[in-house]
Amino acid sequence: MPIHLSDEVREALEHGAPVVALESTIIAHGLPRPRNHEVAVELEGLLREQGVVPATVAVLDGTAHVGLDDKQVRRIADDTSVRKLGARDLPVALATGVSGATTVSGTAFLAERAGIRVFATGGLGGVHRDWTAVQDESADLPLLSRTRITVVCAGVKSILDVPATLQRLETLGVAVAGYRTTEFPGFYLSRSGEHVDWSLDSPREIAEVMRAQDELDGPRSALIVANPVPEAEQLDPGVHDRVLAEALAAAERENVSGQAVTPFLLDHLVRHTAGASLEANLAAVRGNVRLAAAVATAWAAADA
Ligand code: PSU
Ligand code: MN
Repeated sequence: MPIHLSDEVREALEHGAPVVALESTIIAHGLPRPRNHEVAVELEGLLREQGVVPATVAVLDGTAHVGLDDKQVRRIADDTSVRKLGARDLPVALATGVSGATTVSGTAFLAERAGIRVFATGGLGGVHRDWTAVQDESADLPLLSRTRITVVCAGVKSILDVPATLQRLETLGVAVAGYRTTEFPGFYLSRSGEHVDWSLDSPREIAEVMRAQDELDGPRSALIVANPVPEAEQLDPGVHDRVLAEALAAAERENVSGQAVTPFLLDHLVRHTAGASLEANLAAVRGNVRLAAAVATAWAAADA
């Protein structure tokens, strides 16, 4: 297999011990330096505290890695030449020997190939606003329609068109459940105002859904578990709406397109909310990592 597993991840998978995949794009392109490195280390620590092995995913010098050592995490956080890699970019990155951080699509693809079933992130990519004029839909969505992985997220990034993204997930056949809620979370915000059909109430229940997915043996689609950021830690909704409108206008003015759109908007929000969006983003990611750890533990127990 052209994927390098860290010793720790390989051993955990061999023994059926819980493992959670983490993406690296959020570190390299989604968070400001040098805080990004602290966060990467903190997230791995949160998993370890719960007895779960972290598997941060990235491509380094043309090798796909599932599970990074401290030096490799440091490189993803510090090296500004690290590229952003979706699943479609992986063969090119491997063949040309570049280094890159993996998005949700790149991470989910590699994690599934490595045998990892649970993945924690902040917010999924999705359908961008104004999609009737500019066709920009994240590769995260179609990839999750053909990858058997459980993604714990705080919904889709609120910079996106949330209802259109939920519609696309329906069309693509990707199951979406709220965690203890039937309202889809709004990434920086606890609520998006959109309804979801299913609410799952415990890690065990989520693991049972995962088992049923395998037993039914249908298309290899993902399960999205949408876990709201606690209300006390969300971004103030008024500030969110105002600054997001400014960010979207700035992106249009500066002709930002393609892969650059998401990092541009996230960075604009951090700078124009005096870091409050960053704190809400981090609170969401931490909650997702903790829940993913519990799901991976329930899944490992169910599998044993
Ligand atoms: N969630 C975050 N921060 C991020 C991302 C998600 O809290 O930076 C990244 C993920 O890697 C996701 C990517 O896959 O943004 C989507 O980018 P695009 O819209 O270009 O597909
Ligand atoms: Mn895009």
